[in-house]
Amino acid sequence: MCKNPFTSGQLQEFNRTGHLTIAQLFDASIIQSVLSDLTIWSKEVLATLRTEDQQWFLERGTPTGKLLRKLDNPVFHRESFRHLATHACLTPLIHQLLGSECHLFFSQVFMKPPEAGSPKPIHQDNFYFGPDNLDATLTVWVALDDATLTNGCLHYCNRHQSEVLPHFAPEGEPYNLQIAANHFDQQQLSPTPIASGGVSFHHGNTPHFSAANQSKVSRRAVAFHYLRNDATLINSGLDYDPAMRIDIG
Ligand SMILES: O=C(O)CCC(=O)C(=O)O
Repeated sequence: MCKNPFTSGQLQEFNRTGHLTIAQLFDASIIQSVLSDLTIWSKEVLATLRTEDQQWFLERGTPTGKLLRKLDNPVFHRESFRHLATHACLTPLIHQLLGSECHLFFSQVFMKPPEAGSPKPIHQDNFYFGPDNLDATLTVWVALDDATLTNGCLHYCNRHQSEVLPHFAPEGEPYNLQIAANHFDQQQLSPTPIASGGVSFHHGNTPHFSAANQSKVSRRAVAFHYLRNDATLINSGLDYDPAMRIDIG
């Protein structure tokens, strides 16, 4: 059974705050099948990861061995993630927020392993993506594990931002583009804990971050990034491969 469409109150909330979170969009069986597939895929990636890619995909300084930090383009590579990103319970909600003609252009799994998962600093997705229309991108973030205050749930700014602020990447961390600390204080952003199967939707301009995983349990999540078909990425902070586009119904 799918959830009802967003109410006009929820749509107003999204327009005011730049984000919306709903509990239990996906049931435990579909999340479990994604997690089983993720375990298989993670082993395959770790076994074949090139030295030059380790900086991007592995957590740093983990004494007990190699731990994956993230995996890119799960929707392109794995049927289980494609099923989730194009699920009939999800796509009507995406169309309500973004319009009817859109596609997925990028996806990423954030692994946040127990006691080792690193923080994702405050950023706006639109700095990474650089669309020609700032209202044309939407991120759908699916909690695969329960996301809590101690294992690194998302924190959101609660008012819509019309501009994209300058970002910088620290030395050796090109994947951690972030807003300078004098623009946003982490304390101003609200934590959004959510149980496995819950989903957060955010506008591409919404500042957000996740803290380090200080707990003994994983905080795995997948982010799906959608773009309206009448928009183009013209000024991206990182490279996105147009061949990995997935059309959604
Ligand atoms: O899952 C995380 O820790 C970060 C997610 C994120 O930044 C995003 O989905 O845009």
